[in-house]
Amino acid sequence: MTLIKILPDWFLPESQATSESVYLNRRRFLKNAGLGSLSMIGLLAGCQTLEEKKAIVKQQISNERLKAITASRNLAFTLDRPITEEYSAAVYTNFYEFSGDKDVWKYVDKFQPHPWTIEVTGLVAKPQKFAIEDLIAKMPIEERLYRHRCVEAWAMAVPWLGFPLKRLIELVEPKANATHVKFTTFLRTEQASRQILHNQPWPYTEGLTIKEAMNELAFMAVGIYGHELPKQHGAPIRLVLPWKYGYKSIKSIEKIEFSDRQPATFWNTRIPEEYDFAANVNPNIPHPRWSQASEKMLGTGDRYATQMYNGYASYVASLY
Ligand SMILES: Nc1nc2c(c(=O)[nH]1)N[C@H]1C(S)=C(S)[C@@H](COP(=O)(O)O)O[C@H]1N2
Ligand SMILES: [Mo]
Repeated sequence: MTLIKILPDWFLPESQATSESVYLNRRRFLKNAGLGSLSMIGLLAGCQTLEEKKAIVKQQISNERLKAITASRNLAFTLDRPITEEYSAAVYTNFYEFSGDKDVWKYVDKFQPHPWTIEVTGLVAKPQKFAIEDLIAKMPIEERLYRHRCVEAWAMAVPWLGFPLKRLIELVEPKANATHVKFTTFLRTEQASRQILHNQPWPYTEGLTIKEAMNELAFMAVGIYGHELPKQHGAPIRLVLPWKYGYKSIKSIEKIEFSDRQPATFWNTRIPEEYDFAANVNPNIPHPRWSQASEKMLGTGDRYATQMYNGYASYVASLY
């Protein structure tokens, strides 16, 4: 049937997805949950039922765990579809430092996103290191509703909290010869077990041209759905580039570097013929292994036609 042909092999209903290694039985789960001990999440990775999984993920995204962030919504950014349910976004995502199977929530327990420092360096007049809370205090925090389109053809529509990347760039004053910006995620093999896979170019890196980085849409997110980012979404700070495939929106950033050449990036280094540096959403250029003509929303499974630049052409088409 055509549906099967156009979908990549990972695109299975959740019920058929990767079988989980079960090493903690249900009774122990219930005991731990009863004690309110969800710091056991790492150990609970083998949970068996949908209710157990929901309980864990809902704890991870709850207001007791994550500090509320209040900011007004920037009404320039509107959606053409409903906001994705918070649970659906938190339970299915890519963060290859922790999992290659979307079930990142199971493996993030050891990751420590606090305290956190982000360094901005390279070809800039004022290189700086910021403690994350100082950076947040300096920046104009706002809420934006953006659509997100993974290269794998799943999509979501979520409320991010953060600030335009260009505000941070203005603070460090790039030199005239700076043409590109490189972003780097942490390297902590003891907290992110998949970073020991040595056939992969860890730490995860991404890059933009300065013009792209200065575009109004380029957003540094420090929160989602009204609070701090949960670990699986890239706590405590990540990039959001809604006109590009999701792999450009690098999570848990430790370093931003200005340079005079295009940086090497994680996916472009691994598989250049499938993941190009620009990665602009384009329904007319199929991925070598699947069509990019449509996308499927997390949670509802609704399908929409993919739009050029993911629907953000009025902001970015002039860049290309
Ligand atoms: N450090 C890091 N950042 C990353 C990834 C990753 O594996 N590691 N995956 C990317 C991909 S492929 C997607 S689709 C988005 C998913 O982000 P989400 O949590 O907002 O769904 O994160 C991107 N950022
Ligand atoms: Mo992605």
